[in-house]
Amino acid sequence: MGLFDRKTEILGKNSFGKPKLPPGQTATDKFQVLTYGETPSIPRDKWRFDAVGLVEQELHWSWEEFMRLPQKKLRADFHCVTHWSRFDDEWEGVLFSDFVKQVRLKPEAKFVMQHAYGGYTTNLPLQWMIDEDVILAHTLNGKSLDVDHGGPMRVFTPRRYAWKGAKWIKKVEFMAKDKPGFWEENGYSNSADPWKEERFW
Ligand SMILES: Nc1nc2c(c(=O)[nH]1)N[C@H]1C(S)=C(S)[C@@H](COP(=O)(O)O)O[C@H]1N2
Ligand SMILES: [Mo]
Repeated sequence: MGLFDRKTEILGKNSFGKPKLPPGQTATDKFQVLTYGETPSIPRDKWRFDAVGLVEQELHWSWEEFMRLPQKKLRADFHCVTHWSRFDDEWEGVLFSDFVKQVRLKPEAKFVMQHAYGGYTTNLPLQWMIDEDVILAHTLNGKSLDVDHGGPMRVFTPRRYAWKGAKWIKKVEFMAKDKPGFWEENGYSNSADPWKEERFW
């Protein structure tokens, strides 16, 4: 048995039944910061969040309004395409599946583009955005999310490589057709499944 298989056996399965350590990943306790470009600073009282695109009516939330949506906690692992994984953080915020119930989507809405303050974008099918653990998170391990890690609010997609979650989330756009986001346009995989090692196109 190789070292990787041995590690996989010891670590076991994650909350959705996949090997806790995906292939090609190394576990770390550090939490590296991976940001392309500037780190935008958005105080909570200036933060706005919008639902646009294929919706019956565009909606906008202030921080206070967003905090009135159902708040949930989940424990999940974080997999970065640059081969490191972090285990068992507790994330707190609004599940995308709860959030989307607030929005009246047009029937053609099948894809979601996340837009961040600063211009970063990333795309996923709506079907994957409503996985039970996709979260708009403002708290990590009991503390307000650090600005470097996307505070005041970021998206986190435990079943995909971490670039599929926009830090400093500003708006979500519902679309009929898929469109590549920032890294997807620059050669990263569209689907980003860590257990299939979908790193690049
Ligand atoms: N707005 C924004 N979101 C982003 C990024 C970015 O550069 N800007 N980088 C992505 C990438 S490539 C990764 S791996 C994770 C990194 O999150 P971290 O800096 O908290 O580790 O955020 C993702 N979300
Ligand atoms: Mo990344």
